Amino acid sequence: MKCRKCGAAAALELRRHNAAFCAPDFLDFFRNQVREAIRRHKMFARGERVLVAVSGGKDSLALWDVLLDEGYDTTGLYLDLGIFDYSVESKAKCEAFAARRGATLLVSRVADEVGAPVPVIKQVTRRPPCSGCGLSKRYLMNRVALDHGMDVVATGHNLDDEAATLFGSVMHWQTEALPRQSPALPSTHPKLVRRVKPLYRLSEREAAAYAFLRRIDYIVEECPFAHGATSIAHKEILNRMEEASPGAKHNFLFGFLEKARPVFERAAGVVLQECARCGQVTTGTVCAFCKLADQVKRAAGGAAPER
Ligand code: Q46
Ligand code: ZN
Repeated sequence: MKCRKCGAAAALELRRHNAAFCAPDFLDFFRNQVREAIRRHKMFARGERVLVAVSGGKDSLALWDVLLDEGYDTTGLYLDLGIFDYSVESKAKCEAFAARRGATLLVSRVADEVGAPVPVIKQVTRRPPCSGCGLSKRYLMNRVALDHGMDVVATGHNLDDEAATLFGSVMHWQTEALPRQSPALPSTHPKLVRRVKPLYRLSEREAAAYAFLRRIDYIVEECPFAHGATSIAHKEILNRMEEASPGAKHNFLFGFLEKARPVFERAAGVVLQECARCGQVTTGTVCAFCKLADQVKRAAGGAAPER
């Protein structure tokens, strides 16, 4: 197998692109896909401040690596979820990466902000851990970005993540989630920071190859709560489809973005207002994060905190 660009021995075959690349040309391909995502969705411009949410995994660290090399003004954000050794190790990976690249890393602890770490939130709410965790992550990313004057939050979601989320939303016909399924979510309120996913054109395998070739030291283990999550089952189904028909995931996601999403977007008319307690955006009177923090405080026997 030969590299599509230079004809040298290929290091990686990309069946959905019907191509193979040597290591340097694969890195070029990867960076070009990120550039194309940023350009096509006007994700951010030079001079804007980008908060990169990093988990210590391959995707978010690969994203930060590309954006640093491209000369963007980036700051990392690690959200410490308090999930046993997984959080200890993933935080260490982010700190080591930031130190190696001379970049700034902010750390915010869910235990400080909600009143308890994710495993305790899971017990208190008696809901799947990813529910309280996801809610806290989205809330804290936005609040930290606002507090630090960031223009945009970038996350490491890749093609596989996005296709699996879309698959889950379609399986349950969560029509309110479909307009939000986008590589770039604009700010629709002064207190809502723009959110972008510059890796949405790249697969999980491609992000792993990039991280490997760039010698990025990332946490290989998944979050212990990821096992059994429905998103994993959806990924497995999509992987089987991809195996049988290379490009299936790409067609599923990109077809939705081009043809179906605009229809759902027109139909959605969500009005955002400020939470009466913390001032962050919500569709109700008190936001879901403040309600979660109340629930945790009540379970601990304390009074609900003033926010
Ligand atoms: S960290 Fe949190 Fe994920 Fe773990 S508890 Fe679920 S949402 S799986 S990306
Ligand atoms: Zn609130």
